Amino acid sequence: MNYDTNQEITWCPGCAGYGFLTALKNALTKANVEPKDAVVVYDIGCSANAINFLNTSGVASLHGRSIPFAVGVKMANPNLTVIAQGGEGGIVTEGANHLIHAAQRNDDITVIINNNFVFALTTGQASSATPKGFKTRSTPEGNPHEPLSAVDLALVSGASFVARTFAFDIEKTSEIIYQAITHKGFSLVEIIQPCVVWTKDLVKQEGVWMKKPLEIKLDIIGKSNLWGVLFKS
Ligand SMILES: Cc1ncc(C[n+]2csc(CCOP(=O)(O)OP(=O)(O)O)c2C)c(N)n1
Ligand code: SF4
Ligand SMILES: [Mg+2]
Repeated sequence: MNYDTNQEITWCPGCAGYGFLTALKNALTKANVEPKDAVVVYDIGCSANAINFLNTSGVASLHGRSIPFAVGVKMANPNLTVIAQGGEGGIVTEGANHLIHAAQRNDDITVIINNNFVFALTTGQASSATPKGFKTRSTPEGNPHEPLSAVDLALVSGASFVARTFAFDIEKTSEIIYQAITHKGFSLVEIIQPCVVWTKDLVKQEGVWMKKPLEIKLDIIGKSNLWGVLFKS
């Protein structure tokens, strides 16, 4: 199985996108999905640039609208492995309503969120997932809001598979994406991947900025784990 393309990868040196892309290829290979049987609907942004680097059918959709497009692809041909992929600025901010309803309906797609905590492509403005107090170009005094967690949103909306992983842990990320794409029903994988240009300071505080939102959902996930497969039904 060859998912490589002949395109030069244009992410910054050190971008976590490289780890993510390797993991996604590993997962598709392990799941034995031929490139012709996979459709990835990309959002818009740095992470969605993966459309050029992965040899499957791909759709460059609109910012925040990758999920409804992916749902339509799956309805048209249920035999396809369908993934909606993009940044948290698109999927958890501009198009968060689609995440809620796809989880609620248990649509049989996988949503992969590359969470770098800001609108990276447009030079690092705060998104709904930006940690409180974090200084960005649009919040020079520090973001005044608590972050919105994709995992929380998916869990309370009824998602049947919810996981979180770190992009540079390629082995675990590959396994988690594999589990997600072979899961029957809606699956969400949040990939934490601080951006080396706009959010590199967050790497130093690993974990701290995620605990608060997730703690209030412990009765759903039944444990205080922040990583791995958090919920499956
Ligand atoms: C509807 C719409 N709003 C805004 C934009 C401008 N825009 C393009 S990429 C981007 C940032 C993307 O951020 P995110 O989704 O988090 O992806 P990242 O670049 O961080 O990987 C924005 C705001 C757009 N293209 N379409
Ligand atoms: S700006 Fe950040 S997210 Fe975009 S390519 Fe560079 S490191 Fe990756
Ligand atoms: Mg982003």
